[in-house]
Amino acid sequence: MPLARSMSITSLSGMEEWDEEFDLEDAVLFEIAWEVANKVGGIYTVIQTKARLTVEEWGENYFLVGPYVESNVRTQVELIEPTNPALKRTIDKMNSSGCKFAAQCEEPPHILAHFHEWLAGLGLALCRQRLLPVATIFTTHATLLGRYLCAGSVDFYNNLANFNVDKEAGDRQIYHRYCLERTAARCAHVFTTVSQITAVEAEHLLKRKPDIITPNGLNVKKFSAMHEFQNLHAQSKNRIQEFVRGHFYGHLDFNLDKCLFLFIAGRYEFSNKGADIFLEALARLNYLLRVNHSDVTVVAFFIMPARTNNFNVETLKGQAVRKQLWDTAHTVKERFGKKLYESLLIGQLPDVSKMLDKEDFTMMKRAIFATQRQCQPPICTHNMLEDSTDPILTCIRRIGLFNSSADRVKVIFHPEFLSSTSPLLPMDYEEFVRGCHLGVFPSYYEPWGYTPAECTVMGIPSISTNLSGFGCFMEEHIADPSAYGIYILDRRYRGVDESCNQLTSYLFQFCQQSRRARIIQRNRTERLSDLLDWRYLGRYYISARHMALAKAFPDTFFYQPHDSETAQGFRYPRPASVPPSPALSRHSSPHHSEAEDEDDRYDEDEEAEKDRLNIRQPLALPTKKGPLPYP
Ligand code: G6P
Ligand code: 1S3
Repeated sequence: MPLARSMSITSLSGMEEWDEEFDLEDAVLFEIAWEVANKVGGIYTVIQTKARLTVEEWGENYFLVGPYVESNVRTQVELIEPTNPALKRTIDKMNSSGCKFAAQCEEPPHILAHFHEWLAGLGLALCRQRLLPVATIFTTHATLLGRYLCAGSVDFYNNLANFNVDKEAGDRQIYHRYCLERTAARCAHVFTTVSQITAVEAEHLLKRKPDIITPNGLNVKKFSAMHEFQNLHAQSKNRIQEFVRGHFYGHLDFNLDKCLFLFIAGRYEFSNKGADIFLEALARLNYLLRVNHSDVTVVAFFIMPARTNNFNVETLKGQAVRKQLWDTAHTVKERFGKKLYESLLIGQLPDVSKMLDKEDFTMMKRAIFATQRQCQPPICTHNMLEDSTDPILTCIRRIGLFNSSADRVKVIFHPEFLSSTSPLLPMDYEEFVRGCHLGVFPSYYEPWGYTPAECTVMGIPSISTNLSGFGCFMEEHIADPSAYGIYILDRRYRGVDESCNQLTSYLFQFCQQSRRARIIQRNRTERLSDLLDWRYLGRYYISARHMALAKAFPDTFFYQPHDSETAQGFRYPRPASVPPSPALSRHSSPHHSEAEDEDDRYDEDEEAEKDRLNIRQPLALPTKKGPLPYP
């Protein structure tokens, strides 16, 4: 086992690092969760993305434990023999005796077990009940009762202190699960959650205040060329445009170059994730764009998995028709090229009137004929099993967004997670996000919210809310979030209708931006990536682990809470290039020519550099070696 490990944690200035050396001799970390190598939702992302940093710290003494799902094991797990003899003996013993477990070491290591969510909580409760010498951490990523209460028609945040939790859990028939969660939270050495807002919720519903907040990070990809992520946006956008060409065949009466792609994605919890208010705001936006005679068209994607029995015929046909048109154009081009070549070979300029012959025209007419369509382009890409009761479809029927020609807002519901092998939209989620213009996540219940965080690190603006962990975190750390493309909707202090109006106005403003303004905004958004990198946020998990080891093994480990001033209280300032008054903005008007966009590229770089310097300087954390700035 390694004697000591050195950990590098980056400060937000990005210019220097904290070097922390601490003794992990004979310590072993187990992290247990239902979503280890088993994608259900955001916890999978937490564990998967955090693994690299945790391995840097714990090396071979880090073990992830999850459910054995054959298909996942085949695709996500590399089977190896454990090198640690104690572990090998334990696993052999477990295998031979039907999973009964015995500690097989003469000198047992210090075990730290980190359990995520109530599903793994039973293990924690048993460790404590059996007085096993194990330091325990419990992290909740949402409370069960909170999720259930919010999905109903309860004024959740104004009544947090008043719920009769046992009764509420009983009424919803989740009492057994609720008890498991509460027990795990109560008896862990260290209890953590992902955001301040969920900490308050946990204090009321689980009756324990979290010891530490462990916000979710991501592995941020750094490109050597500053504009690489902008190029990726353009490439991915082209692919989405191709899909849209097929989906709207026969109805392509809008300018794709003036088309903005918006999306919401995540677990299908209609009102918790804010799909309800998004649809309502889209209907209002549709009205605003129409009465203002806007030439912008919005295509809003809903990527939320529901029960289906595969793609529907009309949607597949759309892509087939598009492909056929492409093939026809390609064939005619080839034939045209051949005739041109032959004419040049004999030293003659071609007779343009003979370049396309009857056969070419027949081929093209046949292809155009195939694009005729009696129905509107479909809303949903799949055959839904519960079509008549599905909340998104029901809402669309009520608000009447049917993808008609007059609609400036079109809707596409893709009730399955994206995949690069799809015959319809062959893109993985990351590619898709990069190609969109705005992620819209107006959640009512969102302990953290990875979706807007993922948008941010890819330089795509997003809308979140002040009821989401992410939204509150960004509000706390950025002086003017919307200037950075981080729009935070007020769902805490406004009624639903007012929030919906605010969302509509964010969307309408976004639609009025010029291309150049969008490019600059994306540059600013991407500059926030450091804030969401595990290299920075990983420190909170490290703190939680130290705290748990010190509580369980006080003779061996010492936890020293650090003066928090260095880690908290910093804020990204307003970008220096944001003009103090709109009158001073040279190009903020939505009506300048697209040609200016490319001309302004160097200007843009200058502005970016100005902003970058402005951010970097005041935020440098101390460079001295020392303990981590524990929050
Ligand atoms: C990126 C590309 C530009 C392109 C732009 C389109 O910035 O580098 O070449 O013009 O995306 O932006 P839009 O917001 O219109 O998709
Ligand atoms: C939960 O997953 P969810 O989408 O059900 O955990 C995620 C990871 O911590 C978190 O981002 C999300 O807000 C929670 O809701």
